Amino acid sequence: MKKILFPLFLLVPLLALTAAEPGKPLRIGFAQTGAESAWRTANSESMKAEAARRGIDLKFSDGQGKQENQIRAVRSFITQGVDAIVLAPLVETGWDPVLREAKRAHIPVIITDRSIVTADESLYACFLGSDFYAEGRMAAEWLAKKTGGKGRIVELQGTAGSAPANDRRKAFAEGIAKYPGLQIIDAQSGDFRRAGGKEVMEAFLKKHGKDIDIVYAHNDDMALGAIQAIEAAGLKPGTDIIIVSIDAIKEGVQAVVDGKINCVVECNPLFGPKVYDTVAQVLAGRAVPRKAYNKDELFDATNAAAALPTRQY
Ligand code: GYE
Repeated sequence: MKKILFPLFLLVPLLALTAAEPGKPLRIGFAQTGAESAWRTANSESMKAEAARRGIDLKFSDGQGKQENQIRAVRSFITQGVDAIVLAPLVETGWDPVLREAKRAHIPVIITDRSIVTADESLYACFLGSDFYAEGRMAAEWLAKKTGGKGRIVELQGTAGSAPANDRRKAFAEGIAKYPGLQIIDAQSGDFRRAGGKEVMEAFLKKHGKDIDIVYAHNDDMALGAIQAIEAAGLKPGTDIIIVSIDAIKEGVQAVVDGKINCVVECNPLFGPKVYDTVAQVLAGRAVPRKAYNKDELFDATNAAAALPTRQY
């Protein structure tokens, strides 16, 4: 009898660690990547506003585009003994040690926005975000149709090593592979930033001049930066150079209406409510989908004007 009771007795403090105390607000630590883009700002706002609405005590950390800052934030959440940790990982790899620390402390980690590559899938509870691979494919297919499968492309890539940069690059390359007339003549990272997109595009224009027919940007911010560079070079974005990008922030959809971007693939950042619903389910010990993806659309000259008034980010 004693032999059975002993382990059960040990389990009680363990369980107490994984559930929030009744009557007390949930304490959640959120390790955000940084504030590199309008998408990111909308995502942070969604997380903060929904936490406030639900009375969640949210500990928000801005990683300022550095993985070591995010790792430090997760560690500090563990020390503070939060109920759950939400991580938007800057890059795909290098998370296992700190995730192991969270697991040891019995604090569940929900990965949002960007996925990770790990040797041990049990280190996080679940993933919630967008299907970057599908987005890259949508961009490629739209472009093939629009151009009849012809054109020289320069690619403005997102943060090196990040899931959206990796997947959007790979999916797009695979998508255009069946059109030998569509060729990527140059590619470089603009780090998902407007200034980065502008700088890289300036360099591309200097190097390739009139040989650029198409810009594929991994996000709208970089496309908007590229537009500045294209206009400064005396060319017409959207006409002389076709532009396709991803996110569909309000400014991006507006640029489609203005004819400066030709197509934006949506990537919805407003998943605060879904994240906290998922955290609650995980803490209640309920089963959640291993990976849940938001549904994304595409906007071009045919539907951007109609969509613009109701864009929420
Ligand atoms: O597309 C970009 C942001 O991870 C989906 O990060 C996100 C990407 C988004 O900086 O604008």
